[in-house]
Amino acid sequence: MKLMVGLFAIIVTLLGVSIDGYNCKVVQFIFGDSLSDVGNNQYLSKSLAKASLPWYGIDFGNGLPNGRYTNGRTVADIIGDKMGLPRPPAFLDPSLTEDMILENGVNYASGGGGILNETGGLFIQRLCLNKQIELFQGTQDMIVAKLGKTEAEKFFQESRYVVALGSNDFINNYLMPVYSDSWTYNDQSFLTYLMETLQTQLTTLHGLGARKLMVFGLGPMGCIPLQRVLSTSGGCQEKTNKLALSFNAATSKLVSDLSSSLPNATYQFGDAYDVVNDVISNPEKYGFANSDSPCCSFGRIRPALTCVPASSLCKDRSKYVFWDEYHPSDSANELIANEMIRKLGFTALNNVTNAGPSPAPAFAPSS
Ligand SMILES: *[C@@H]1O[C@H](CO)[C@@H](O)[C@H](O)[C@H]1NC(C)=O
Ligand SMILES: *[C@@H]1O[C@H](CO)[C@@H](O)[C@H](O)[C@H]1NC(C)=O
Ligand SMILES: CC(=O)N[C@H]1CO[C@H](CO)[C@@H](O)[C@@H]1O
Repeated sequence: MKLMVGLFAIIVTLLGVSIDGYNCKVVQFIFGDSLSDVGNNQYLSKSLAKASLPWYGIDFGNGLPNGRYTNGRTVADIIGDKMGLPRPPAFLDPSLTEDMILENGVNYASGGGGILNETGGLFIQRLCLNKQIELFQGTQDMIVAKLGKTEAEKFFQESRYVVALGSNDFINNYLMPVYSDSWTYNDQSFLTYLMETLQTQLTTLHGLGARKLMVFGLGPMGCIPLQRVLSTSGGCQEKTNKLALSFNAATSKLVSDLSSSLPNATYQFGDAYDVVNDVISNPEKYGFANSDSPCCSFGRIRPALTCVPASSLCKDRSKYVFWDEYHPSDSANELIANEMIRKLGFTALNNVTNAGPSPAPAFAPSS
């Protein structure tokens, strides 16, 4: 019987989340970096990190660049789709209105952004997580003005939250000698600094109403093409991968601690490190043909956003793990999303099965 309830929760989740007692839909608020950006940086006039040139977006909608740093969908797009949640528009989209927010949520993710304010400084303009949270507070004020405090509070408590940052804090900060964090900290003290910052940020979000929140971990970022060219062998940077693994372990613990200490919080952590690592070593096993170079490439010139009109494209985009020097392709994102759903979904089902008075699983709508 309890198993049935669990299955029902998951089926309802997959079919869509709209069976609430009041009129507001369940929507998502997404905080992230270029892996989740859906267009914010296109509106930052001075940003050097923009996915605004062909061939970004070639497999999405009309095929024109849309601000996503990939050929198709992001991981958050795919997970949201499978949960039956609408895709939130970019916060900086000038057409954003209160009604659109109530219908679709908001995405604050910004290419180059990090958990730390100083991360990605070389890109000149990007929204760091603190800034994204500040903008979310502004969004709340707008919704409170429209719905009143009580309804707005309900709306924000029922919403889903995604926090997906961290790779820039390493790749575009700690691991780059031009940033002072790289000589101020060592591996351990930098991780502690990141975790203290993230703890404050996740607690702030709880204070703002976030109850059902997912934190995405990092993949094997030492294996992105841009990191491979740093070694003479072209192999993965094991030091960078080790940093990703320690970030994931520490974040997983932080999220689980916050989930049990913050009232009514269901905070979950999910990563796809192992699967992506396996795809990189055994691409054929997963139907990929290439796992070490970008599909969209500019030959030997290799800045982070190499995909420009003069770049050449691989023949079959679905067979490349990496789209550009930094970002996975649509098909790799699908694999990552499926792995995260498998991990997070199974946790929810198992926890429903033994549920005592614990909070509802994050993916199941509360009625
Ligand atoms: C970080 O950025 C936020 C938002 O932009 C700002 O309010 C805060 O003072 C900054 N913190 C530090 C330590 O610079
Ligand atoms: C937690 O949930 C209970 C029951 O819905 C509610 O009465 C209480 O105010 C909530 N507390 C917080 C801090 O959200
Ligand atoms: C069986 C199972 O997945 N249990 C998980 C339930 O949730 C807690 C944290 O909220 C995990 O620690 C358990 O592993």
